[in-house]
Amino acid sequence: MNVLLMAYGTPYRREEIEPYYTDIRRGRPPSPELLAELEERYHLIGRSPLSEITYAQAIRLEAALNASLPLYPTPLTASPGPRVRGPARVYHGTKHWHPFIAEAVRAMAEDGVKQAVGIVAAPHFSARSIAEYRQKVEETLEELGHPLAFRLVEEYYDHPGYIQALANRVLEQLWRLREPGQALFLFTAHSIPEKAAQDGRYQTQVRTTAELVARELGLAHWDTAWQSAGRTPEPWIGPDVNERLEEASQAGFAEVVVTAVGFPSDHLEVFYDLDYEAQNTAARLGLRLLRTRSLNADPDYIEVLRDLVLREWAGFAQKGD
Ligand code: FEC
Repeated sequence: MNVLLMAYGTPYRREEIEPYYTDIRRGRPPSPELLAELEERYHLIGRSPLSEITYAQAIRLEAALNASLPLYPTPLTASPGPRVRGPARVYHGTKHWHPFIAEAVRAMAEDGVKQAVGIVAAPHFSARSIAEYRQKVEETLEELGHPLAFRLVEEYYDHPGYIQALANRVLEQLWRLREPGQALFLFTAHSIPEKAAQDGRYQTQVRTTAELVARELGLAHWDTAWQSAGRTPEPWIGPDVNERLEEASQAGFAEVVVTAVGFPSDHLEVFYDLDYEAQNTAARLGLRLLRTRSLNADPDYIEVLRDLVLREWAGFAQKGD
């Protein structure tokens, strides 16, 4: 069983921020002002932990899959090669930095992989996220002459294990609230440009995740909000989380819990946009803002990934690989 775990990617060093940003902008280098602003955001959070978290997710997912698969169901006839550790192999590749998705797909082809399931550490489908991950895999497969069959888990916004994992972490915050019944619970996801969101699929999925978590916990006051809109001139979907905090304050809320349901991992958009920017907004408004802990590489999230991968793998003709 072969898996490609994908995530956004982050620069490891300051000098990598410019080429990383250029990649996000599809090859157009950022202006000095935009670059300085992004460098400042990384500086303020120290650095993004996204690469280590993605790597930890890949290793733990591989271990979880291997623990549930029969070890080498068919006898090995040749050396399994340096990258093989068990019947399940999890490769990881990221969208905008090393190891790029293309690098991971090439490694799979070199290892002789014939079938693979892809999954993204992002549960909601959008034209600017999952569709682009798929495109990057397909372009590399095309270049290599289609050495392997590929199936992608497109979305898992309503997976019961995912909802439960989120609910458990919101519950941790409920205990910290002074008046849980009077607090507002905001569920956020990355904004995308309006023109990429016209079919409403992304917004509906984010709303559904929020609703399922709210229902699980019987939350009285909850809503969705968007965060991290890009620095481009086009309109992005809103309202932004900071606007929602303004409204919450005007409506008389004193405590708000924010849960980034669109991001399983900690990274720039969680540490800067929520823990720094939204916290500053809340402080200015006199609101108490609590942020729900991210899933990262915790066992309950790994179990969700394992379940989704096994189901998708069942879609192959089950010849074994
Ligand atoms: O920790 C890190 O270093 C990386 C954090 C990070 C994640 C992330 C996830 C998503 N993005 C999505 C859409 C867009 C679109 C654009 C865009 C731009 C940026 C920039 C940075 C950045 N994103 Fe991101 N995103 C992260 C970081 N993103 C940095 C560039 C500066 C800026 O505009 O803020 C606009 C591209 C363009 O200019 O054309 C669109 C979506 C997700 C959630 C799904 C996923 O994780 O793939 C959607 C993490």
